[in-house]
Amino acid sequence: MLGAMEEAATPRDAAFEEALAALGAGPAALSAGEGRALDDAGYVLFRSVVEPAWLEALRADCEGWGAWGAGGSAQGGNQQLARLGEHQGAVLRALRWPRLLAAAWRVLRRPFSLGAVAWRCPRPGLGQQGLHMDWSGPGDPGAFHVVTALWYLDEVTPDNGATRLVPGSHKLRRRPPKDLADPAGHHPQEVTVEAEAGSVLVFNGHLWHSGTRNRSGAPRRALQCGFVAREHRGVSMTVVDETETMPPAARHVLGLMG
Ligand SMILES: O=C(O)CCC(=O)C(=O)O
Repeated sequence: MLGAMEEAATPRDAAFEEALAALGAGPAALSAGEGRALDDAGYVLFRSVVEPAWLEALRADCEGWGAWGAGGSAQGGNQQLARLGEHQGAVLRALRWPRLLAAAWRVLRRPFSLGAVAWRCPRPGLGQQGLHMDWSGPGDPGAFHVVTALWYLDEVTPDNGATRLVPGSHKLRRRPPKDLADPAGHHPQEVTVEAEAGSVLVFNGHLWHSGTRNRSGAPRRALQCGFVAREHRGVSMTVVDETETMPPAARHVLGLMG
Protein backbone atom coordinates (compact mmCIF):
# COMPACT_ATOMS: atom_id res chain seq x y z
CA MET A 1 0.00 0.00 0.00
CA LEU A 2 1.34 3.45 -0.89
CA GLY A 3 1.26 6.71 1.11
CA ALA A 4 -1.75 8.82 2.17
CA MET A 5 -2.73 12.47 1.64
CA GLU A 6 -5.34 14.83 3.15
CA GLU A 7 -8.93 14.52 1.93
CA ALA A 8 -10.56 17.68 0.56
CA ALA A 9 -13.43 19.28 2.50
CA THR A 10 -16.74 18.47 0.79
CA PRO A 11 -20.01 20.43 0.73
CA ARG A 12 -23.26 18.49 1.44
CA ASP A 13 -25.97 18.13 -1.18
CA ALA A 14 -29.14 16.85 0.48
CA ALA A 15 -31.13 16.34 -2.75
CA PHE A 16 -28.40 14.18 -4.27
CA GLU A 17 -28.05 12.11 -1.11
CA GLU A 18 -31.84 11.66 -0.97
CA ALA A 19 -31.83 10.44 -4.58
CA LEU A 20 -29.06 7.97 -3.74
CA ALA A 21 -31.06 6.71 -0.76
CA ALA A 22 -34.20 6.37 -2.93
CA LEU A 23 -32.20 4.10 -5.26
CA GLY A 24 -30.93 1.95 -2.38
CA ALA A 25 -27.46 3.45 -2.84
CA GLY A 26 -27.08 5.00 0.60
CA PRO A 27 -24.04 4.24 2.77
CA ALA A 28 -25.56 0.89 3.88
CA ALA A 29 -25.28 -0.40 0.28
CA LEU A 30 -21.59 -1.07 0.95
CA SER A 31 -20.22 -3.28 3.72
CA ALA A 32 -17.62 -1.76 6.03
CA GLY A 33 -14.98 -3.88 4.30
CA GLU A 34 -16.00 -2.72 0.83
CA GLY A 35 -15.85 0.92 1.94
CA ARG A 36 -12.42 0.40 3.49
CA ALA A 37 -11.15 -1.34 0.36
CA LEU A 38 -12.16 1.65 -1.75
CA ASP A 39 -10.52 4.07 0.69
CA ASP A 40 -7.30 2.12 1.25
CA ALA A 41 -6.63 -0.04 -1.79
CA GLY A 42 -8.64 2.18 -4.15
CA TYR A 43 -10.82 -0.59 -5.54
CA VAL A 44 -13.43 -3.19 -4.71
CA LEU A 45 -14.40 -6.32 -6.63
CA PHE A 46 -18.05 -7.38 -6.35
CA ARG A 47 -17.89 -11.05 -7.26
CA SER A 48 -20.63 -12.82 -9.27
CA VAL A 49 -23.27 -10.18 -8.60
CA VAL A 50 -24.90 -10.15 -12.03
CA GLU A 51 -27.59 -12.80 -12.19
CA PRO A 52 -27.63 -15.09 -15.26
CA ALA A 53 -30.53 -13.44 -17.16
CA TRP A 54 -29.05 -9.96 -16.71
CA LEU A 55 -25.61 -11.23 -17.72
CA GLU A 56 -27.06 -12.76 -20.90
CA ALA A 57 -28.82 -9.47 -21.66
CA LEU A 58 -25.58 -7.54 -21.19
CA ARG A 59 -23.80 -9.94 -23.52
CA ALA A 60 -26.57 -9.46 -26.09
CA ASP A 61 -26.21 -5.67 -25.78
CA CYS A 62 -22.48 -6.12 -26.31
CA GLU A 63 -22.96 -8.11 -29.53
CA GLY A 64 -22.88 -5.15 -31.90
CA TRP A 65 -20.13 -3.35 -30.04
CA GLY A 66 -17.70 -2.93 -32.90
CA ALA A 67 -20.33 -1.40 -35.15
CA TRP A 68 -21.53 1.56 -33.13
CA GLY A 69 -19.91 4.14 -30.95
CA ALA A 70 -18.17 7.44 -30.74
CA GLY A 71 -14.52 6.75 -30.42
CA GLY A 72 -11.76 4.40 -29.43
CA SER A 73 -10.46 1.63 -31.58
CA ALA A 74 -12.72 -1.31 -32.26
CA GLN A 75 -9.61 -2.96 -33.68
CA GLY A 76 -7.84 -2.59 -30.33
CA GLY A 77 -10.94 -3.67 -28.47
CA ASN A 78 -12.20 -0.38 -27.09
CA GLN A 79 -15.41 1.27 -28.24
CA GLN A 80 -16.93 4.28 -26.50
CA LEU A 81 -20.70 4.49 -26.89
CA ALA A 82 -22.04 7.75 -28.27
CA ARG A 83 -25.63 7.15 -27.18
CA LEU A 84 -27.61 4.72 -25.10
CA GLY A 85 -31.34 4.14 -25.42
CA GLU A 86 -34.14 1.79 -24.54
CA HIS A 87 -32.56 -1.03 -26.56
CA GLN A 88 -29.71 -1.20 -24.06
CA GLY A 89 -31.90 -1.85 -21.02
CA ALA A 90 -29.37 -4.18 -19.41
CA VAL A 91 -26.67 -1.49 -19.67
CA LEU A 92 -29.00 1.18 -18.30
CA ARG A 93 -29.69 -1.10 -15.34
CA ALA A 94 -25.95 -1.49 -14.74
CA LEU A 95 -25.43 2.26 -14.70
CA ARG A 96 -27.80 2.69 -11.79
CA TRP A 97 -26.82 -0.41 -9.82
CA PRO A 98 -27.05 0.72 -6.18
CA ARG A 99 -23.70 -0.68 -4.99
CA LEU A 100 -21.91 0.99 -7.90
CA LEU A 101 -23.52 4.36 -7.15
CA ALA A 102 -22.73 3.95 -3.44
CA ALA A 103 -19.10 3.20 -4.32
CA ALA A 104 -18.93 6.27 -6.58
CA TRP A 105 -20.28 8.41 -3.74
CA ARG A 106 -17.81 6.88 -1.30
CA VAL A 107 -14.90 7.93 -3.51
CA LEU A 108 -16.10 11.28 -4.84
CA ARG A 109 -17.99 12.46 -1.72
CA ARG A 110 -19.98 14.98 -3.75
CA PRO A 111 -22.59 14.88 -6.55
CA PHE A 112 -21.44 13.26 -9.76
CA SER A 113 -22.63 12.52 -13.29
CA LEU A 114 -22.32 9.68 -15.71
CA GLY A 115 -19.20 10.03 -17.86
CA ALA A 116 -18.20 7.76 -20.73
CA VAL A 117 -19.62 4.28 -21.31
CA ALA A 118 -17.60 1.86 -23.46
CA TRP A 119 -17.10 -1.77 -24.38
CA ARG A 120 -13.64 -3.13 -23.56
CA CYS A 121 -13.06 -6.37 -25.42
CA PRO A 122 -9.31 -6.83 -26.01
CA ARG A 123 -8.74 -8.69 -29.27
CA PRO A 124 -6.39 -11.69 -29.29
CA GLY A 125 -2.81 -10.47 -28.97
CA LEU A 126 -3.92 -6.90 -28.16
CA GLY A 127 -5.04 -4.91 -25.12
CA GLN A 128 -1.75 -4.16 -23.35
CA GLN A 129 -1.78 -0.64 -21.93
CA GLY A 130 0.68 1.31 -19.83
CA LEU A 131 -0.28 2.05 -16.24
CA HIS A 132 -2.42 5.19 -16.15
CA MET A 133 -5.05 7.10 -14.21
CA ASP A 134 -8.44 7.94 -15.70
CA TRP A 135 -8.19 11.63 -14.81
CA SER A 136 -5.95 14.23 -16.41
CA GLY A 137 -8.40 17.14 -16.21
CA PRO A 138 -8.53 20.21 -13.99
CA GLY A 139 -9.84 20.37 -10.45
CA ASP A 140 -9.02 20.54 -6.78
CA PRO A 141 -5.79 18.55 -6.40
CA GLY A 142 -6.97 17.41 -2.96
CA ALA A 143 -10.15 15.78 -4.29
CA PHE A 144 -10.87 12.73 -6.42
CA HIS A 145 -12.65 13.41 -9.69
CA VAL A 146 -13.52 10.13 -11.37
CA VAL A 147 -14.63 6.58 -10.59
CA THR A 148 -14.46 3.75 -13.11
CA ALA A 149 -16.33 0.44 -13.19
CA LEU A 150 -15.78 -2.66 -15.29
CA TRP A 151 -18.60 -5.15 -15.66
CA TYR A 152 -16.96 -8.43 -16.65
CA LEU A 153 -19.14 -10.43 -19.03
CA ASP A 154 -16.66 -13.34 -19.20
CA GLU A 155 -14.41 -14.98 -16.66
CA VAL A 156 -11.24 -12.90 -16.26
CA THR A 157 -8.05 -14.93 -16.11
CA PRO A 158 -4.41 -13.78 -16.04
CA ASP A 159 -4.11 -14.39 -19.79
CA ASN A 160 -7.31 -13.12 -21.43
CA GLY A 161 -6.69 -9.41 -20.93
CA ALA A 162 -7.15 -8.98 -17.19
CA THR A 163 -7.10 -5.58 -15.55
CA ARG A 164 -4.02 -4.82 -13.44
CA LEU A 165 -4.03 -2.39 -10.52
CA VAL A 166 -1.49 -0.85 -8.14
CA PRO A 167 -3.23 -0.91 -4.73
CA GLY A 168 -3.09 2.40 -2.87
CA SER A 169 -1.65 4.36 -5.80
CA HIS A 170 -4.71 6.68 -5.90
CA LYS A 171 -3.33 8.36 -2.77
CA LEU A 172 -0.32 9.62 -4.71
CA ARG A 173 -2.61 11.80 -6.89
CA ARG A 174 -0.21 11.92 -9.77
CA ARG A 175 0.18 9.95 -12.94
CA PRO A 176 2.66 7.05 -13.13
CA PRO A 177 6.22 7.93 -14.16
CA LYS A 178 7.28 7.36 -17.77
CA ASP A 179 8.75 3.90 -17.25
CA LEU A 180 5.48 2.62 -15.72
CA ALA A 181 3.34 4.42 -18.30
CA ASP A 182 5.16 2.33 -20.90
CA PRO A 183 3.08 -0.79 -21.75
CA ALA A 184 6.14 -2.92 -21.01
CA GLY A 185 6.56 -1.39 -17.54
CA HIS A 186 5.66 -3.23 -14.33
CA HIS A 187 5.09 -1.95 -10.81
CA PRO A 188 6.42 -4.31 -8.10
CA GLN A 189 3.11 -4.07 -6.22
CA GLU A 190 0.74 -4.45 -9.15
CA VAL A 191 -1.98 -7.07 -8.87
CA THR A 192 -3.90 -8.74 -11.67
CA VAL A 193 -7.66 -9.12 -11.31
CA GLU A 194 -9.13 -12.60 -11.59
CA ALA A 195 -12.89 -12.73 -11.51
CA GLU A 196 -15.92 -14.81 -12.40
CA ALA A 197 -18.19 -13.67 -15.25
CA GLY A 198 -20.79 -11.35 -13.77
CA SER A 199 -18.35 -9.64 -11.39
CA VAL A 200 -17.96 -5.86 -11.17
CA LEU A 201 -14.71 -4.05 -10.45
CA VAL A 202 -15.13 -0.48 -9.17
CA PHE A 203 -12.06 1.65 -8.65
CA ASN A 204 -10.99 5.17 -7.86
CA GLY A 205 -10.11 6.60 -11.27
CA HIS A 206 -6.90 8.02 -9.82
CA LEU A 207 -5.66 4.48 -9.15
CA TRP A 208 -2.85 3.37 -11.44
CA HIS A 209 -4.27 0.59 -13.60
CA SER A 210 -4.36 -0.80 -17.12
CA GLY A 211 -5.66 -3.50 -19.37
CA THR A 212 -3.26 -6.30 -20.29
CA ARG A 213 -2.66 -8.30 -23.43
CA ASN A 214 -5.18 -10.97 -24.33
CA ARG A 215 -2.61 -13.73 -24.76
CA SER A 216 -5.00 -16.68 -24.75
CA GLY A 217 -7.48 -15.24 -27.25
CA ALA A 218 -10.40 -16.22 -24.99
CA PRO A 219 -13.02 -13.44 -24.89
CA ARG A 220 -12.89 -10.89 -22.10
CA ARG A 221 -15.88 -8.73 -22.82
CA ALA A 222 -16.51 -5.90 -20.39
CA LEU A 223 -18.77 -2.91 -20.05
CA GLN A 224 -16.82 0.08 -18.76
CA CYS A 225 -18.49 3.14 -17.26
CA GLY A 226 -17.18 6.24 -15.58
CA PHE A 227 -18.64 8.71 -13.11
CA VAL A 228 -17.20 12.21 -12.90
CA ALA A 229 -17.65 14.78 -10.15
CA ARG A 230 -20.57 17.02 -11.16
CA GLU A 231 -18.39 20.08 -11.78
CA HIS A 232 -16.87 18.16 -14.72
CA ARG A 233 -20.24 17.18 -16.18
CA GLY A 234 -20.26 16.98 -19.95
CA VAL A 235 -16.65 15.81 -20.21
CA SER A 236 -16.67 12.82 -22.56
CA MET A 237 -20.23 11.90 -21.64
CA THR A 238 -22.27 9.16 -23.26
CA VAL A 239 -25.73 10.53 -24.09
CA VAL A 240 -28.63 8.58 -22.56
CA ASP A 241 -31.84 8.95 -24.59
CA GLU A 242 -33.93 6.72 -22.34
CA THR A 243 -35.98 8.75 -19.91
CA GLU A 244 -39.24 6.76 -19.91
CA THR A 245 -38.26 3.87 -17.68
CA MET A 246 -35.43 5.52 -15.77
CA PRO A 247 -36.66 6.51 -12.28
CA PRO A 248 -36.33 10.27 -11.62
CA ALA A 249 -33.87 9.58 -8.78
CA ALA A 250 -31.63 7.69 -11.22
CA ARG A 251 -31.80 10.50 -13.75
CA HIS A 252 -30.86 12.90 -11.00
CA VAL A 253 -27.88 10.85 -9.80
CA LEU A 254 -26.60 10.17 -13.33
CA GLY A 255 -26.87 13.87 -14.17
CA LEU A 256 -29.40 13.31 -16.95
CA MET A 257 -31.80 16.08 -16.01
CA GLY A 258 -31.55 19.82 -16.48
O1 LIG B 1 -9.95 -3.13 -19.89
C1 LIG B 1 -9.39 -3.01 -18.81
O2 LIG B 1 -9.19 -3.95 -18.05
C2 LIG B 1 -8.90 -1.65 -18.36
C3 LIG B 1 -9.14 -0.61 -19.40
C4 LIG B 1 -8.54 0.71 -19.08
O3 LIG B 1 -7.86 0.92 -18.13
C5 LIG B 1 -8.77 1.83 -20.02
O4 LIG B 1 -9.32 1.61 -21.12
O5 LIG B 1 -8.42 2.98 -19.66
